[in-house]
Order: sequence, then C-alpha cells, then structure tokens
Amino acid sequence: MTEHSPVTYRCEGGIAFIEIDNPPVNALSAAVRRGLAEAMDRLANDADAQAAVLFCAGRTFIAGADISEFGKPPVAPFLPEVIAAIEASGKPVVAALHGTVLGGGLEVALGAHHRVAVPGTRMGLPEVTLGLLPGAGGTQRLPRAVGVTDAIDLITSGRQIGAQQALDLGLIDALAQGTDPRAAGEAEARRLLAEGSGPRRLSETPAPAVDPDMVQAWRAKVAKSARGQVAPLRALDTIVAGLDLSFAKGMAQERQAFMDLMQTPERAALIHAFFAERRAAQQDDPAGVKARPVARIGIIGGGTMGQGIAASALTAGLDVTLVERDEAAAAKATGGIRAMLDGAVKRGKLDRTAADRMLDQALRAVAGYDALANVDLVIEAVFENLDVKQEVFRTLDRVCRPGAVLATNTSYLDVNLIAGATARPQDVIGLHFFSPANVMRLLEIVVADKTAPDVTATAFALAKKMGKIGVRSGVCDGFIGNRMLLAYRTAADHVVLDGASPYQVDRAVVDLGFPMGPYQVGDLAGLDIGHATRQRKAPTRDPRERVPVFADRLVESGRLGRKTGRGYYIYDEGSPQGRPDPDMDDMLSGIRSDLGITPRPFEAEEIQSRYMAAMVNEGAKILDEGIAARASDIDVVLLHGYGFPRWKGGPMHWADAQGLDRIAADIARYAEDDPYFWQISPLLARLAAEGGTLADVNTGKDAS
Ligand code: 3H9
Repeated sequence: MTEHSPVTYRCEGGIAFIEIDNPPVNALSAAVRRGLAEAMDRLANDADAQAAVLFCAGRTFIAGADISEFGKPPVAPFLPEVIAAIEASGKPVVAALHGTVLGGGLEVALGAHHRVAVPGTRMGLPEVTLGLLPGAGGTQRLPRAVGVTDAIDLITSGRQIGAQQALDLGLIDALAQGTDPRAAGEAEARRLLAEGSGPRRLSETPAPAVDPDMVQAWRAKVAKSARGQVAPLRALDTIVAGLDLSFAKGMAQERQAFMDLMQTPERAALIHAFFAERRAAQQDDPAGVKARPVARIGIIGGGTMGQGIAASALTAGLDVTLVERDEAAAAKATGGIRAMLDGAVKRGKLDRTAADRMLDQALRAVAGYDALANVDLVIEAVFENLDVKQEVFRTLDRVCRPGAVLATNTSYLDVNLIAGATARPQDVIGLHFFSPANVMRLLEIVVADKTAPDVTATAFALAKKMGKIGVRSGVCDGFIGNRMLLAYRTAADHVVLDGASPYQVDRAVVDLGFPMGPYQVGDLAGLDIGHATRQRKAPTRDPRERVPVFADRLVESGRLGRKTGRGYYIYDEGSPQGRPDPDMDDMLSGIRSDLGITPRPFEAEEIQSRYMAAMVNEGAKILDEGIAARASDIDVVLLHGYGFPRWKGGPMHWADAQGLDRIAADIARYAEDDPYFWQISPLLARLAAEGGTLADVNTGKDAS
C-alpha cells in the first residue's frame, strides 16, 4: 500500500483485514479506490491469507462515492473496476457493515462474496436523490441479490432499510450480535473457512426473470412519484434492460446511463441542494464561540406551533416546560403533544416506551411563567402581534435566569423591537419554526442587531439537536422565506387581476414541480391570515401597489379556505383536493371591470416566468442586503419551507442555471407595465450585465 493510504492491509491468523479509514464517512475518494485495488492485489499474492474482511473505521462503512469529486475529471481506478477486482478474488471476501452503507458503499459490499452487518446498520442506494443511478454495478447486482421488484423499489426510491429488513430480503447474509464490525467480519470469515465455502459472485448468479406487467406497474408508479425528474425512470429502465443482457453488457449500459445522468441539470441541482444544506449550518462567527448548554427549554403558547415545537424538542431529548394561559389550555396542549408523539410511534419513528417517558417525565404544561425560572432557553410562540410579544418578553426578562436564551417564533415581526422590550437584548434571537414544527425541518435563525455570537451558536446547536436545518437570517419583514413568498405570491395575484384564473396559476405552478399552487396553499393555511396582514399594512400602503381585491372579497364573504369548506376552491365533504368554483369567473370579471382592467389571456409559460422572476428578484435583494449570507442559504429555505422542487436546486441555483441575463430581461419587460412592483435588484442587474452568478456572491456581511 502506498504511504498514507486510507486503506490498510493486515493479515492475522490467516485472515486479511482490509480497513478503510477516510473520515468523515469513508467516501470512495480516488485514494480509497487505489488503496482497495492495491489491497486486492496483495490479497491474491499473500500466501498466509485464506479469506479477507473488508471493514471501515469510524462512524460508518463507506457512505458512497465521494460526491465532491463529481463534475471534476474522473481519476482511475474507477469504482466498477475496483469492485470487479474484489468480486474476482479467489479467496472469500466478507464485507462487514456498520453505520450507513450507501450508494457506492453498498455496491462495494455487493461485490464482496458475503455480507454481515452489525445491529443498527442502515443501507440503501440513494443515487436517484442526487439525480444519478447506481453506477458501480448496483442496478445489476442488487436484482440478483434481492429480486427484481425489491431492487426496483430500493433503487427508484433511494430509500434506506435497516439491517433486519436487509437480512429478510437476502441483501446481507448475517446479522451480528455485537457492534464491532471487524469482529463480526472475522467470525463470518472463520465460519466460511470452516465450512469450506469459497467465493460466491453475484455477477455469476443468473439474472432473475422479469414480469412485464410488474415493470409496467412500476413505471407508472415511478412516473407519478418522480414527476419532473429523469433519474428514477432511467434507473428503472437500466435495471430491467440489464436483465436481458449478459452481466458485462448490463454493466456497460449502466455505465452509459450513469455518465448521461452526470451531465443533467437535475444532477447538478440535487448535489447543490445536498451541499447547500450542510453549508447552511457553517457559521462565519469568530472561532472559539461556544454554544450555551441547553437541556431544559420553555415554550410559551400551546397552540399548534407550540405543540409541534414541544414534540420536536421532547424527541430530541430535551426537558420541556410549556406555559399556557390557564390549566385547561395547558391540558389541551398536552393532549395535542401526546397525539403528535403517538403519531410518531405509529409511523415507527419513535419507541412507545420512549414516548411515554417523554410525556410522563420530560414534559410539564403549566399556567404561569414562574416555572420558567430555571430553563436554559425559552421559545415564545404566542399570537403574532408586536404588543403581545413585547409584553411576553418583558415578563421573561423578569422571570428567566441570567444567561437564558430568549427566542421568539415570530414569522414577520421585528426581532430588534422584541429584544428591545428586555434589558438583555444580547440574549434574544428569532427561531422561526415552520408548521407542523414536529415535521418540518427548516428553522430560520433570525439574528438581531444585538444578539450575542454565543446565542447564535446556541441556536444552531439546538437546530442540529432537534434534527432541523438551521438557516441564518437577518431582520426584515418576513425574514428570508416569507419575504420571498410575499413577492412571488404578489406576482401571481397580479396575473389573476390581469386575466388568468387562480386555477390556471395553480396548474402552472404545479407544473413547475411545486406540490401545490399559491391559491391551494392559501386555502390550506386560511385566507384570513393574508387578509389581516393587508389590513395591518393598509394605512401605510404605497398608492402604486396593486391590491388583490379578490382575496379580500373572499374573506369578507366568509370564505376562509378549507376550514370553511370554501375559499378559492370548494371542498365537498371528504374531498380535501377541492374543485374549482364556477362563480369565480364572474367575481373576477366584476372586480376587473370595477378596477378598469381589460383582461388578457395568459400562457402557462408566462405565469411561470413571472412567478420565478419575482422569487429570484426578491432573493437577490435579500442577498444584497445581507439578510441571507449566501445564495445557497436562500435555496435551502425555499426547498425546506416552501415546496420548491428539490431537483431544481432552489431559486438561486435555478436562476444561475437559466442565466441571469434572461431573468433580468424578463423583469425589464414586466416593469414596462408595472415599474413599482418590478424594481430590479441592483445586484441582479449588475450580475446579469457582467455575466456573474448569484452562487459566487459574497456579500461581505455577516447576515445580522
Ligand atoms: C454514489 O455512490 C455513486 C455510485 O453509485 C457510483 C460511482 C461510480 N461524499 O451529512 P453529514 C460529508 S453517489 C463526500 O453532515 P450525517 C458531508 O458533506 C453517493 N462527502 O453527516 C459532511 O461534510 P462537512 C451516494 C460526503 O451523520 C460530512 O460528510 N451516497 C459524502 O448527518 C458529514 O455528513 C450518498 O448519497 C459523500 N458521499 O449523515 C450519501 N457523504 O462536515 C450521502 C457525506 O464538511 N451522505 N459527506 O459538512 C449522507 O446521506 C449523509 O452524509 C450520511 C451521514 C448519512 C452518510
């Protein structure tokens, strides 16, 4: 082995132990591939070694190809060749698995002759979630190991399975008792030697028969679940086509498909999303800033949001004190939290005993703030009103111990003004959870002018502990996400005012890949929210602003959305989808004629362009103002809070991929009719003129 190789070879008692040590996740970098190839040569020539155990140091077996190498010129040896060398070994090779055995890691294991896993190991081929397909034999070896149907299921979904299921499927040969993969591998290798079992190669196993009806059914299913994406269907076709070919030809067509997908915008977008999520958590604060310890948290307000935050905090192992206005409300909140944890138990996400322990020992729901005297961090989740929130913070200032972090879950209000209600603004921060907070992973961490760096660090540590993706935002109306939402929602409203129907807008937006259009979302959230915001802003509204009169008209006639059975759509009993309202056209026509608007037809493409341009323009302003530290943070917010299609990477990535000059030209055209709304972001205009990208913008601001 070359010096400093991440792969070491040691022969002990007739067994060659081949260990990969490439932190953090033992990804298959060029050095690992080289090390593995050298180890196989050495195994072949080592007269003392009768079998080999392939295992990994650290937290996991190989978690896949090294994603950071994608898009760069490929370096030999290539993974399929390395795996072929492992499989070709004349001495049995056992892969001993632990942690998360993913992608190329599972393909390496499939190249070995036997597989043993320690309890808790998870496995999968997640390549489609990166816009790829397994490119090192996974589409050919997995069906030979587990059968065609399960292989299609696992590969086209990219989902992970646990060790027991892997054993049941025949993906692994044994489930070890102990937790040490090396020991588990050695025991399996010794057993094979004692039995006289030699190598058993999946490439030599006959391909299973394919049922065309089953394939047809899967094709329909995948086309639906992976709407708008190319990788999952290509993976399905690659699996099926390979089964009619020799193994070598099957491998060749898999390679071709992998290389094709490597070139797609979908692959670039999905890998952008992967790294953007991890980058969001990286802070630019001075080194050495340590998070304050948080074990006990307080929550004020036991509505849906407070309950969701509580359920999420309990699941993360935190002690929760929830404060409500009276005993009855506290009991109601406890009931809601119990229902959420019960749901998690039902879905297999939480153990029953653990849930009961959380409810009995870690949760306290009370009336009165005194119970918060000793908590480490409080999250206020009361009614969205500045006076109310300031009053809460004045009280917190009185009752909480010095050094406790005081957080507000406001989604629009000025965190500086809330912090100003206390004598300790350095301890105040915004923690904007998304509803339902026990499910949604996004957490906007809103850093106010005086927030101390260790309070920001505490918020990021809390996000991680709660399994959330924390994204830093500066203070502005709506922060990153809701400010963007207001912009693209407004663009949609203008299109409706000018002649499109809300149903046409929703369809166009769903065709972009969003799960719902803006009017479906409005009906779901309740139309009264937007109405109240417009009322609040009316006194200071610029006369040039175009108001969505139709939205107010719906609310004024008691149509608040799904909760009243009628909003933009009509919701018949038992039909959550809703159907278009036949009266909508008349109402819109009346409003347009009152406003002196001559309606015009809209193509889906124009609706989509306006929607996206408004989103990108607002994102560029947010970036330019330093509200977001980087474009990729904005992408993470839209991906995780607003249903932006992941395979498009987020609006900033999408804009760069389209070309900013095109978007700037669209905005200039729209501004001819409405210069007030379509004011182009100076940053966007400059980048478009210079041929720059949003991804390269470094605002030099620290997003506070
Ligand atoms: C593939 O295998 C293609 C083959 O079929 C064909 C080849 C020919 N590469 O997520 P974490 C980094 S496609 C490079 O925070 P966790 C990650 O960026 C690949 N880096 O930890 C982070 O770095 P930093 C198929 C990787 O414990 C650090 O490791 N495999 C890779 O929450 C820790 O990551 C996948 O899609 C990688 N493959 O989760 C698996 N993976 O600290 C992708 C991670 O500098 N990975 N890093 O920010 C995962 O799903 C999770 O990272 C994992 C750990 C579950 C492994």
